[in-house]
Amino acid sequence: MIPLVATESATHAITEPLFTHGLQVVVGLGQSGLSVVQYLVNKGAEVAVTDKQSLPTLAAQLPESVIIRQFGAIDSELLQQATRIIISPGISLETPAIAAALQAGIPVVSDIQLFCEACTVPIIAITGSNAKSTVTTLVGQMAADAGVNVGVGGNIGIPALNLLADKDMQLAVLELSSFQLETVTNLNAQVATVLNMSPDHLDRHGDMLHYQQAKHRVFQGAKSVVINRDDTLTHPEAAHLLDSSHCISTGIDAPDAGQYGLIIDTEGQTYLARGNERLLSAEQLPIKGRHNLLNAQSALALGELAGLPLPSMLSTLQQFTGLDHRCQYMRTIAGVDYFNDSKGTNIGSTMAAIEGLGAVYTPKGGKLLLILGGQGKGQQFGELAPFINRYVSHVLCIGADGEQIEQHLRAAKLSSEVALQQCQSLDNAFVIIQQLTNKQASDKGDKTDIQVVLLSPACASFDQFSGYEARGQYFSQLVTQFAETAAR
Ligand code: UMA
Ligand code: ADP
Repeated sequence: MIPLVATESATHAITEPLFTHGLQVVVGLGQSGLSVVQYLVNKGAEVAVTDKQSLPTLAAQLPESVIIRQFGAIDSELLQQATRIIISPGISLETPAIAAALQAGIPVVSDIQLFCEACTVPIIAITGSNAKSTVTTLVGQMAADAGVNVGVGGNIGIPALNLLADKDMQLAVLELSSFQLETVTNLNAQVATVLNMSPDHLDRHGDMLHYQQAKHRVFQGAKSVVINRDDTLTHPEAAHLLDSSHCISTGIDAPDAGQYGLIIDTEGQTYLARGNERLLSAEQLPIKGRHNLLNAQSALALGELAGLPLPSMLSTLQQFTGLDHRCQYMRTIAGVDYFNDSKGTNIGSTMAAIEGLGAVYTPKGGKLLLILGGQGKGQQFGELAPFINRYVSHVLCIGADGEQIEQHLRAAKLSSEVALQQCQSLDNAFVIIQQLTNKQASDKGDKTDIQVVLLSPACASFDQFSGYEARGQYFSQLVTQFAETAAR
């Protein structure tokens, strides 16, 4: 088993002098900003904080020793006095005050940089456009089930620095976003992966190239890597590890020796495989869909490179039921299955949901009703058209960019057989769903039956909700109300 305690190769030097000399300015007082302030204050550093909000909610939790608190705008003058700036992931490097500081040569880093400088245990670093939380949770569970004292954090919602409070931690599993990675140098992970790449956050990164460049920083200094064989990208940061025992690949095809993939037998049964060894059949996994078989492979490969035992990891896989709001089955009403994929916040995840459910329902003659929309983040929604044409009979658009989504889909040759309606809100969408499914129940035998209602918006939710969870919960509430009405 690979060391799950500090080793020469896994150790990250603690750079105390940076903590104790000069002013450390924390920009943004959300969860990560607060964790940075607390961490630096405990190290005896001189810390100041600035946030665009006049009264950030977390200000009440600031240590008293933090006297410089500049709220209401990001304070450009304060930034110019900094020895180092620690920026929150939600804040763009192009924010004028930050850009000016960078121009003046002041280092700007994220909380993850502080974490990797201080962490003395191996790090499993997970990024990608989709599946980060699922794979991070799964790997964390695999480690815990194998008896390892594991800390799980990062973009998943627990600021990474908070993990350092556990002095007995043996392994850190981090979910990392492109925002967190863009200011990280030499993460030095024990194992790193970019699970997949599809357009997201282009409003912040500008284009795919810059988005990919941010993600690929996860490989800097990595001891080993997990690579998706379907990913056509080059991996310059990981080039020296490719084709070595420090690299394991995953994919939907049959794998070579030592790699993970899928084997389909002559009866059409699909197996998770390592080389030619069949590990588990797809039916043994509670998580469903081809994308989840890839996620399972990634978790196994990451675990293997961190030294977790295979039998224990396979046992965890058979227990793992997935996370809420990710293609989550809700209930069946009048023969129609309702799925909440509110975490489908980009076109890549929505493609996976349409294809995953479409592959199950189309052979039964069923079609999907898809609810799309919210904040579009600069994506090209036309890429969804071929998937919609194949599996979807109705599209209901909601949210701020609903009209734009319609324009993109129509320009990309949306089939005339697909009915598209603008609904603005989820409430309006349910009025239409009620009409359509009631009509369907009375016109029995319609060949293009809606068998699935799928909320997979391919968009952020912040135009109408506080986040994807609130959107998913509201959807779930509407489904429950509809079920109660239907039962009367
Ligand atoms: N702020 C400014 N100026 C700005 C923008 C924000 O001052 O221009 C301030 C806000 O007023 C607020 C603070 O910054 O007080 C918020 O900082 P933040 O947006 O970085 O949020 P945190 O609470 O620190 O949460 C962050 C991640 N948020 C984002 O990346 C947007 C959380 O990921 C992460 O869980 C948390 O750190 C712990 O690591 C959330 C997320 O949405 C879940 N991530 C994106 C995603 O998954 O797609 C990347
Ligand atoms: P992230 O943390 O990267 O957002 P999640 O695990 O929360 O990832 O899943 C986000 C969305 O991506 C969900 O809609 C989920 O169904 C979908 N998804 C999960 N795995 C994959 C995959 N391998 N490829 C594409 N989409 C996926």
